[in-house]
Amino acid sequence: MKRFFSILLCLSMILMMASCSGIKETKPSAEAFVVGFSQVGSESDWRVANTKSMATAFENDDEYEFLMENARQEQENQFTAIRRFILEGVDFIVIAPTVEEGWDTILAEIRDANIPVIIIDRSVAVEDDSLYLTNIGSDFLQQGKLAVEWIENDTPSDKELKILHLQGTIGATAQIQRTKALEDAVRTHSNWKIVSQLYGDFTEAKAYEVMTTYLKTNRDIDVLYSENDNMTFGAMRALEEAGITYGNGGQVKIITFDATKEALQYCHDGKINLCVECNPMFGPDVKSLIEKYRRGEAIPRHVHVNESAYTTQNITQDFVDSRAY
Ligand code: GYE
Repeated sequence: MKRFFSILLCLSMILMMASCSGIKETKPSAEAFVVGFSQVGSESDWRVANTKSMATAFENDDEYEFLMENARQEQENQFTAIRRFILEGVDFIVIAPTVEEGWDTILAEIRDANIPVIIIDRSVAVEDDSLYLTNIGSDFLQQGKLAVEWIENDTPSDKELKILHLQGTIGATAQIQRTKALEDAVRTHSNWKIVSQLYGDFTEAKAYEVMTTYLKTNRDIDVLYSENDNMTFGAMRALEEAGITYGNGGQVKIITFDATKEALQYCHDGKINLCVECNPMFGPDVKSLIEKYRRGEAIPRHVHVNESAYTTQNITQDFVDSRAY
């Protein structure tokens, strides 16, 4: 009997603790609107910020149940996650595609299951655009053009300019468009030369590795065009170890994409010359598009988020401190 009472006491204490610690009662998913989100991975600070923005937009709202799957940068993992969402009967699917190609079949499967889809961040290249409702994310070509403009204005035009190009995941919209902007510009500037294109897969570790190997035999670089901040951090470490100076007054001018807080700080401190912004905080916009759709309102076919570019000259410490990601 004594044992029975102590078990009872323990149980009631656990229940009390649960209610005091604010553990939320989860709504049965039959009542909630279920959103399945297939995220690319966690390869960069940008991605981590984007995941957080998406999660907070939905998880703070009891009306929604948010299921997220991390594809670890593999398209095959996205297919597996999406097929699971279909089997589970989610109400809506959001996809941040790893690469542009290869989506026709899976998007047709989603349509056959009558589930609406939004593509976020990067794009998909499919024959039938009606397979998804809308695509929200950055204008990656415009970002590349901002970088090119900076090279035009801030490097000498009377001597050869050797550009080292660090590329992100090949086939991802962010890579395709940022590369296109640079390659197009090189064709029209006779003194610009891409000395090499190195594959960094948007990660710091890979960029550090390829840069370290490259710098063992090649040190003649004027500009580093790096397709995201984390690759830039890896490259900076490799340059330092090779004894090559960079940033304001250094040998290598650095251009980076994303403009996360850490990169902006380096830019403010003169270590990075140009940060082209790529805004990951569009979770609330994705949610409001879904809400519009649920209310039967029309939604635009393509939504671009607002972005700009920062240099040491136009960035303040207050701005860096206020950066949320
Ligand atoms: O620039 C990079 C991330 O697609 C915008 O992917 C995204 C890119 C971003 O890994 O940091």
